[in-house]
Amino acid sequence: MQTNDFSSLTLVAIQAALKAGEILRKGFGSAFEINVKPGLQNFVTVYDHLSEESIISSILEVFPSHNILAEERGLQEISSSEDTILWIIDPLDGTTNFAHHLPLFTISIAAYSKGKGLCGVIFQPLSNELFVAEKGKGAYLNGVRLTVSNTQKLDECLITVGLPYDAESSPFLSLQQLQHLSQRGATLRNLGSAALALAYVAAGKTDAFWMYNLHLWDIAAGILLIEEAGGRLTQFEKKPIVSYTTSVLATNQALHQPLLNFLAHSN
Ligand code: 2AM
Ligand code: CA
Repeated sequence: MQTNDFSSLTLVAIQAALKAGEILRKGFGSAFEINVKPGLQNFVTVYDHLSEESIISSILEVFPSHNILAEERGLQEISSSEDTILWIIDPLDGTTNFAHHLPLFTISIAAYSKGKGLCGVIFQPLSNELFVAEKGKGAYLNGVRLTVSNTQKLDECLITVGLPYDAESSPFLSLQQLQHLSQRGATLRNLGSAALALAYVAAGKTDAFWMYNLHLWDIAAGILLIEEAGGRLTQFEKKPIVSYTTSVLATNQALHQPLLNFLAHSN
């Protein structure tokens, strides 16, 4: 895929992610203050804010009338027109890893219109993994086309999971599910960045990912990557969505129904 085959939206998302990646790369491992946001174990650093400001300026410089939903700043509605593009930004996904100097974190940027994803970019600055998806044009890792894995059986799977950071307030504790899945023979990992976990399913590096209580900015780009790489992503909880958070199961298609059945019966 040549970069000039992408739309200007995707190109701006890529440029914004690379620029913010430079900021996070420089900040990683340095001494910085860690602040607490409302909720349990909910951290933010100066680099979340610096990355977010950089991404928003990169976008608004080219598209000044677009709307923005970003994790730290919230919703910035510039236009009320129905078909305005909405950019959904997680400037540092995996803040807890970053705050602990663990090198697994990403930037996630997506553009949506009328609830449909147009493009999504996930960038891991330390490994230089740039995941790009554009609606109808496929998903790519550093320019190479992605397809999901071909794993068919649970006992052959590598699955990333989201360990609960809010088990006290969450109605389900997924540890029991982890135990059951592990007893079924699946190998489990927790990466600490939902966006990276989704990108890795799209890339066929892992076979599935599931997690409770994710925000839109954690998954907006990942949804498009999964779809464009031939995977499947759905909610899986029986409970209604609680204000902006949702549960997500992303798979290589083949494992979707078996894992949905498993999640429905393993609590
Ligand atoms: P974040 O780093 O941008 O907060 C694993 O922790 C995943 O859950 C990450 O993608 C993380 O995104 C997300 N997450 C959402 N809310 C969180 C919270 N309160 N504490 C820790 N992780 C959270
Ligand atoms: Ca996040």
